[in-house]
Amino acid sequence: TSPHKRSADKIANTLQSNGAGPQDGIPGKPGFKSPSVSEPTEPQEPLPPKADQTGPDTVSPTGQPTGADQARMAQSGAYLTTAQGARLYDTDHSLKAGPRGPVLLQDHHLREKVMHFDHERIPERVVHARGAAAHGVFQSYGTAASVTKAAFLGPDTETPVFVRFSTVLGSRGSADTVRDTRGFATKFYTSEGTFDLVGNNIPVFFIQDAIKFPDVIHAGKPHPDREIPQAQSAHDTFWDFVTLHTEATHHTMWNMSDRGIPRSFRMMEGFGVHTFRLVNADGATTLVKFHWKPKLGVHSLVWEEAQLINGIDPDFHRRDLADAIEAGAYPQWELAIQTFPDTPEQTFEGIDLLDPTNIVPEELAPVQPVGLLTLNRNPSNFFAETEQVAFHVGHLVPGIDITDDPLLAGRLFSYLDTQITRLGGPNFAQIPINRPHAPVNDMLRDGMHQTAVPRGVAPYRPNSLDGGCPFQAGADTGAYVEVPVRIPEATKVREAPESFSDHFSQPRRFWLSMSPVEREHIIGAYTFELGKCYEQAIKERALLVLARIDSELCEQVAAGLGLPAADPTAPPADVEPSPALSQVGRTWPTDGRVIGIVTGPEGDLDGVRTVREAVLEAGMVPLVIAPTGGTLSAAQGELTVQRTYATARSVEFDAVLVAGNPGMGSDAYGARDAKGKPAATSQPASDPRVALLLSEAFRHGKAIGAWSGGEGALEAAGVPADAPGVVVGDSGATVLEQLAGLLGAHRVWERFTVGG
Ligand code: HDD
Repeated sequence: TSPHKRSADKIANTLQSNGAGPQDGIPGKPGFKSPSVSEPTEPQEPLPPKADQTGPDTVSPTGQPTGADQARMAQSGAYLTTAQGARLYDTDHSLKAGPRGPVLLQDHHLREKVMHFDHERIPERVVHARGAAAHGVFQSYGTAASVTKAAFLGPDTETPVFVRFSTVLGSRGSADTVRDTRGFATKFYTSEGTFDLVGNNIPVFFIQDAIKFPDVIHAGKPHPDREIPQAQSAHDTFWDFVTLHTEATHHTMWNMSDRGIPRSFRMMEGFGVHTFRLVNADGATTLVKFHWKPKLGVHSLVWEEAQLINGIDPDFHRRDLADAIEAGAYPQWELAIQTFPDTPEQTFEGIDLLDPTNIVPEELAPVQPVGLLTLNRNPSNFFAETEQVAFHVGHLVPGIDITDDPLLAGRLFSYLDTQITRLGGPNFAQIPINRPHAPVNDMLRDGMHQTAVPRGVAPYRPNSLDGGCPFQAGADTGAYVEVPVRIPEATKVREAPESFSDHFSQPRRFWLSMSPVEREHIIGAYTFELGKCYEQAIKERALLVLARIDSELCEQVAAGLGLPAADPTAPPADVEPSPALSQVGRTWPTDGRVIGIVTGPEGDLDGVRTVREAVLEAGMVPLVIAPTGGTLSAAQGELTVQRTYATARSVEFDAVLVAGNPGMGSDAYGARDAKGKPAATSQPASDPRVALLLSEAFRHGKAIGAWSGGEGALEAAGVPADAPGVVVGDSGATVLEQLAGLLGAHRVWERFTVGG
């Protein structure tokens, strides 16, 4: 059995079990009234912690290891206690003067429990509030050693990491598949201190100067009067801002492209966005841009699918990441760098490297892999880890320095400052998930939530009372020494350089690099978002911006809005496309892809069994869909049903197969007679929910297959058997074989009507 098969099997099995266990309680104690539920009565030794419960290995500010003990604090002792360790005999009943009498103020357990509950929430992140994270390892290839002395990028080095993915605009409870930028923040717990790469899945940013960050976020967040819309950019204030600040045009175009609706966190690229400065052991410097390249390729949802998922499974991306890791299908990315000579101009091929609205096309500067990231462990506790993790672009290690990108400068302030509100004080570095793995010996003292017990009496330097400790390191003993960059003589101004004023040639390059179907999606996205705006002036201004990018784009969007196309105020820039920007036209691994197999008691159940095995063998996840839950009896044994017609919806699947005649799920969905009663004689050929499943899968460009009479269901759904990506065959095995080839391309792109 391949590891893929085992892992995919596990996903399939965990997905179907959602039963709840018996409720806790302590029989024999006063007030216990639930004899129908069997309870554990004898205190027992705790179970050994699960592999994922040990938390990161951390070192406290005083150098003492603490992580594992810390993580085992709850749910592991025999007796329930108060926060002070006193054992409790009842946690379900307030202390009362008689069973029907008033609750007594002296109930210290009630007060402690409710007091703590009242303060369980902390302020959500002002941006990137909605996120999901995982632990992993970063294995360096050593290929960056010539340009940086950073130890974690040296040869044969493995570094623990914690990665948090996020959306930008929505609140903590918002849906995952909204059209938005995604955060991709990585904490490397290196031997030289923590390095945070706080990036996004889009390589450019809306603004060129951090001073505008509050403004762009105010514009993107819900309107201040009604607080709507949630987690959307399709509203007036957002479009007002991005059309008035045309530096936002490039980022906005990426958002309107398929990159704005990723299929999975596992299938996104990541970017450090800014240009950083690397320094090697000899002190030589190189300018660099960081990239994360997903092993599974870059894939997206289609817009209708994304919208449906927000209702059907708002946790779609979070669930996908956790399920894949739980099943052992560990997501992987290569860290890669584009390098540029560190010249005084800080430009490359005419592209200003300090302008964060610019990319450097991969064709001009190759993206060179320097290591492999593998996410292999889910957090044990969402709050303790994913919520409390604090990233900061200023968490740097020797060998990696910053540049004068004015967007980066403001970030260097913001990420520290925001933690004081969010995490309640300046000691957030002591929270287990934030603790460096390198020994910490700072002279920071006291403050809210100080959990370390510093020793010594002289937290200042130099001192004679603590033996002069701590000592200062030098460059040769691992100190972080800033690159002594020369700052040219200048006059103090509030101005951007002239080179920051080209806002249109880079978005035009992106547009020209897209395949026809990707362009169609971009047109659709602009038409949708601007169509949601109320102000005519904003729509007209947006068309002026689009005219500067491309006349075809402007005309198509204008047609959708019912407005005249704008005339460009200047001719579109003369730029070469960058084919690397397109997501279409390549073949990728299909690990973890989800295949829905629709069947029923009358279906080809032995065929289903064979196909299931083959799907698992290929490292994909088969989910059997039948009219009702439970099991189906096939000649070769029982088949477990994982989804019913009531719980299955096309968005969960990358491909759908129909094994024989699936039959009706329920009379409620059949035809009715004049009195509204089920009309047994005139059943439709297929359950309408199966028809919906198939028609959606068809519309969203997914591979579809059928055999042994499953063609009837295709017909009932209006899916032509001879359409591209639809496979009808004699047996499940032959259908699956043809289908597997289609999945590597992610979608059946020919099925999208282009220019229609
Ligand atoms: Fe930011 C969070 C990425 C510009 C201010 N940002 C945050 C997160 C990511 C990014 C991924 C979530 C981190 C996590 O998971 O905890 N931000 C970016 C990128 C930017 C960027 C790629 C541009 C290249 N950010 C930016 C600017 C400012 C901020 C210009 C302020 C001037 N960002 C913040 C913040 C946040 C944050 C307010 C909110 C929560 C936090 O930091 O810890 O400080």
